[in-house]
Formats: sequence, C-alpha cells, structure tokens
Amino acid sequence: MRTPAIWLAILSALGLAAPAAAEDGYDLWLRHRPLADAPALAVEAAEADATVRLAARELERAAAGWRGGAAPAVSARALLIGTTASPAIAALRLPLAKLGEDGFVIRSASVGGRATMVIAANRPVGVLYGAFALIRRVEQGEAIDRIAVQDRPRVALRMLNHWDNLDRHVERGYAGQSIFDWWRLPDRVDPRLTDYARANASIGINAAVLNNVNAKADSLTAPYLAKAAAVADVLRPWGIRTFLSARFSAPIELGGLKTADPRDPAVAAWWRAKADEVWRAIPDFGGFLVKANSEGQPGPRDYGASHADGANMLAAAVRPHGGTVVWRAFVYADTDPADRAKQAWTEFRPLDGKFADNVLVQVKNGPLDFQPREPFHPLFGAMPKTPLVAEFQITKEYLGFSTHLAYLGTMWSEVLSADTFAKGKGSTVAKVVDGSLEGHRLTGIAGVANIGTDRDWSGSIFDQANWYAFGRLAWDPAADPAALAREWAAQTFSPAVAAPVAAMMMPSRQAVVDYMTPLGLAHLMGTGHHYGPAPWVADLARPEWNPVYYHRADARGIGFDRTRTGSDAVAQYARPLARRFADPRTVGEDYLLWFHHLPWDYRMPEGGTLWQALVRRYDRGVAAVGTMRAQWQALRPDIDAERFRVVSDDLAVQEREARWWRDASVAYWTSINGLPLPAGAAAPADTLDHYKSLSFPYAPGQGK
Ligand code: GCV
Repeated sequence: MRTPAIWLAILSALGLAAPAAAEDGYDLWLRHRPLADAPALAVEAAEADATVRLAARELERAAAGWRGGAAPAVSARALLIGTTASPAIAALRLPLAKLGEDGFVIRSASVGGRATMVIAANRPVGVLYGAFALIRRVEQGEAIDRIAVQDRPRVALRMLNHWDNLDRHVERGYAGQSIFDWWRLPDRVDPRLTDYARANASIGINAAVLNNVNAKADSLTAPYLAKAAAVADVLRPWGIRTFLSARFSAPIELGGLKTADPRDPAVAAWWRAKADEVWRAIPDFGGFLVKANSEGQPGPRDYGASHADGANMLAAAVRPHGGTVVWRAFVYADTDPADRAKQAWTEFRPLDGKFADNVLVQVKNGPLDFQPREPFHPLFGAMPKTPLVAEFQITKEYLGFSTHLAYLGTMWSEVLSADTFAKGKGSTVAKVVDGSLEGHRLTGIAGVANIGTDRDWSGSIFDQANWYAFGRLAWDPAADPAALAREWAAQTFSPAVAAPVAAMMMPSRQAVVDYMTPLGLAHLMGTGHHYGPAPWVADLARPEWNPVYYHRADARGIGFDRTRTGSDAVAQYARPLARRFADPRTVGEDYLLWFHHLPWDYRMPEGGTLWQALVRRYDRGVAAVGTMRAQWQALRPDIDAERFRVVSDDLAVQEREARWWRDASVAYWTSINGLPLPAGAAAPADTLDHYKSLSFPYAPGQGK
C-alpha cells in the first residue's frame, strides 16, 4: 500500500522518513540503481596505485548500488584488477600487448585455482576504463560471467574544450556557470570537480582544456597556474591531463615585449620560459590549445608569419616537456571576400608538411561553424602529413541551446563516417582522425563542453547524452550512435526504456535540421546569441555575419552556389565528391542548398517544387517534435517524476520554438518569393514584422 503523501510529509518533518534522493540528474549515467540479479563482487586490487584504487572503489560503489543497500553476499564473485606491473596480473599472460596505454582486458580466469573475473591493463588508467566498461555492461543487463572484452581507444587525445572564462561565464554555455571557480581556487577545490573527472573517465575522456579559446593571457600568470594546478591534481588520478588555451600575444601582455612575432628570438625565449614554468606547476601538463587570427584573436598573421610559424615556435617551447600544441584551423579573414566556407582550406592546406611533429591541427566538423548540418570540412583528407583533430560542439549553440532535444551522436557519426576519398574509396573522416589513413601516432578528437554548474551538469537530461556520446565516439569513432543512445538511456533511466528512449533520440537532430535549416541551408540564427530565427538579417558590418549571405534568397531562387559558377568550394573536395556535390541531381537533399542556388520551382526528386519541399521539411520538423512529446508521455510510468517533468517542460518549449522557426522562416521566404503557401500548409501564426521585432538581449552564452 502506498503511504499517503501527507503522512510522508509528517514523517519526514519528524525525521522518520528519508525519501530517496530525487533524481535531479546529478548522477548522470552513473546512477547504479538496484538490479534484479545484482552480482556481488569481492574486488581485489593487485596493486596500490591511486588510479587502480579508484577503479576498485568504482566497482564497489556500483555493486553496492546494484544491491540497493543490502549487505554484500557471503559468496561474492572474486574480481581481481590491476596492471601487468603486478605479478598476479602478469602471471595470467593476458593478450595486452596490442592494447596500448589505455586498453584493457576483462575476462574470467583461474587465479590460484579459483574462478575469478579479471580486469587487466598495461597502465592503471586502462584498469579504470575496464572497470567502467564492466559496470556499463552489467547495467545494460549483461550477465557478468559472460562478459569478455578486449578493447582500446582508437584515438589518443580525447579532449574536452571548455569555453570557460575566468569570471565563470561560459561562452556558448547553457548549463549555468563554469565549474572552474577561478576566484576561489586553489584554496577551495570544489568536490564537484572530482565528480566531473569521474564522469569523464567513465567514458574515456582523457584531456581537458580548462579555459576559453578566446583566451586571456592572465591564465598563464603564476597565480592562475597555481589554480590550474589545483584542478590538475583532481583530474590526474582519473587519467585526465590538463591543457590551457594560450593567448598568442601573451609575451606582450605579460612579458612586456614589443611583439609576439613567432620569428623573434625574444618571443621564442619568453614562451620557453613560460612552458618551463607551466610544467613546474603541472608536471603532467598536456600542452596549449591556440585560436589564432580568428574573430579578433591575435596570431602570427599579425606579423606576416604563417600559422605554421606560430605553432612551431610554441611546439619548440613545449617539446622538452613532451608537450603538444593543438592549433585551431577555425579562421576566416575580415578582409577576404571569398566564400567563408573556403577560407580555412585555402589558408591551411598549403601548410601541410610544415608543422612540427608535436603539433595537431584542430578542424571543426564542417567548414562553417557547427551548424545543424554541414558537409564535412574539406581539410579532412587534404592534409595527409598533418595529424588533424576533429572538433565537435557538444554544447548546442546552433541547435536550440540546452532546451531542445537533439541527440548529436548521429551528427558526429555522419561526419566521421563520411568518405573523403583522399586515398580512394573508404578514406573516411574517422580514418583521417584516428591516424590510420596516414599512419599518424598523434591523434585527437575534441568536443566543446556542455558542462556547467547546473545540478544536471548539461542544462538538461538529454544533453548529458551528448557528453556521453562524445566520449564514446572519441574512444571509437566507428561506434554506432544508436547503440550509444541505448547504452546511455539504459544507464540514465533503466534498461527497460533504453529502446524507446533511443527511438526518440535518433531522429531528433534531423528534426532540428528540418525546422531550422532544411535542405542544406545554414546560419539563419539570431545575431550574436544565435537563438531563434533571423534569416532576414542583412545589416551587419561584415558580409559573412549576415544570414542573407548564406541563403542568398531572392525572387527567383535560394541557396549558395558553391559550384564552378559560384564560389567553387566544391573543388576543395576530392574529385568523386566534387563531382557529386556539383550536380544538384546527385548532391542529395542534405546539402542541396549548401552547394546550389536553385529556382523556387526547381523540380525535386520527391515530386513537386523546391518551395513545396522546403515547407514540407519545416512541417516535418515540427511534427517530429510532436511525436517526441507523445513518445515521452508514453514513458511516464517508467520515469521518475522529477526528470519526467523537466523533460516534458523542455519538449513543450521545443515544440513552441520549432513552430516559431517554421512560421518565421515561411513568413520571410514568402515575403521574398511572393509565392502562395503550398496547398494544405498552414499560414504562419504571426506577421513577419512580429517575428522581426523579437529581441533577446539576455539570451545565455553570448561571447563577451
Ligand atoms: C569561442 C563561433 C562561436 C564563438 C566561438 C567560435 C570559435 O564563432 O560563436 O563563440 O568562440 O565559434 O570556435 O572560436
């Protein structure tokens, strides 16, 4: 019989009832709720290493959760964990030789004549990854004795980029403030940082850049290095290396030099000394991430030097410490009239082979800027001698902030599985990034974090799935995003709802594409904050800041001609792709208006005109959100009340905003093309003037 709420309240006031902690999302996918056939574990760490001890604690914590607080069983299953440095593990002669520094083996073995589960690795962090892998599998319903895994990450550097400012404002952050409390550090170290590190380790993330790429030089001063060192101390046992974004002009701002010219010996000497200082503070420091000559950030181009000159000078400074420089390719010049989508390729491709061997070049997934859909960046496959890091945006700057449900595993997988044709068919972006196409040892994937001080970390429960999927795809770029969605949902809710929750997630990003930027349109968002539709904006100082630059709609047609008759951006792709992209009949609908300017009455393969198809996509997007709402409502009996409610609330907002996107866009396009609405399509709820009049000065996450 249920205890009436009033009694619970009275008992609770008397301290006699302790209701289970509400599910507020803080525990992420590491909830360890009771399991029907909870395996009891007797965990033994084969060595005293701090990380191996953490692995043991994680296993014990999970097992205790599975038992729901019941006492451990007398006949618990023996679980031995450790590295080959311990004689007990070495004696088992497990197949670890090819599993590298981070790989692990999980299997049953006979230890001292006793049947024992073993998690073994070459390094302690591999043991930790193995522990989380075992927990993950048990929580998806796998019988523990059947678990036999041999795994290793395909990518070496699996890195979060925090765009967190020193005042705790997070650029493009929609989940509260920065978790790095620079003001109170290093004296007060928030225990939440341990939970952050633990969550990252559980999905294989092994590097974090703590500060915004729009960097302040202050991060490199002694007091701030001491603060970063305190964070690094928390991250270290979880196998996470600390990186910092470096402001290229720091020698001027901090060192009092007259120049930051990378060819100036005094500048190089300043950076060498700075690197020595950084590594004294953080002995396992990873290196610097640099945004140079982009959106107002200083860089080598200010002195007529190249990006390679700048990167290599820094690379020389960090080399004695085994450090790495991650140099971003996100550049577009304020003076260049060329198609913005072409500029990074134009500037970086000639530099292939010119970067030092401890430099990685970090390339956004698409040539523009984290749009709901872009073709893959043409630099992938075009710089064979340079290791390229793929940069994804986990935070949803352009996909509805943290309110809209958009699972990005599908988007990243779409990019990673795209064929560059760089060395013939099968030269996928994943193979470029994991180094297998060209034999690079240094490899990386970066994700712009969606983490903040919100209780649920990411601004919504479903945004946690994007953090999760990022880590898992960085570990294995070929992973199936549907499987990852189920995996996440099983742990975050329960195995029983894994399939229906994943079924909601899988089409969700396409829904956003449909109601925001269908058929290859891009960058139609509100100025600055990027919230809501504003395809009409045409008055900003630089042409490529304006949505009209991207859609190029007029009375006759719509779309950006990137074929030979236009900007010829297609030529930046390998031949077979360039040919496919250049023809509107073969490009496919996803990139149709990205590569082509077409008349409104262009006949679509599906039948009807482009205009009809466009409106159909908007309607399809809105309808898809309605479907997600219905799917979520059907899950009410299986989801705890608090998380059910917040997701329901957000989905209601998403549906309203999807309609707003659809109506404002349709109202605008009709004002341009003068066409009647296709038969059966609803008229926009309001006037174009109304949509244009909306302003959002306090939208979150804006750049400062
Ligand atoms: C950190 C976009 C974002 C900026 C971001 C920039 C970048 O332009 O709007 O906020 O700056 O990308 O990736 O450097």
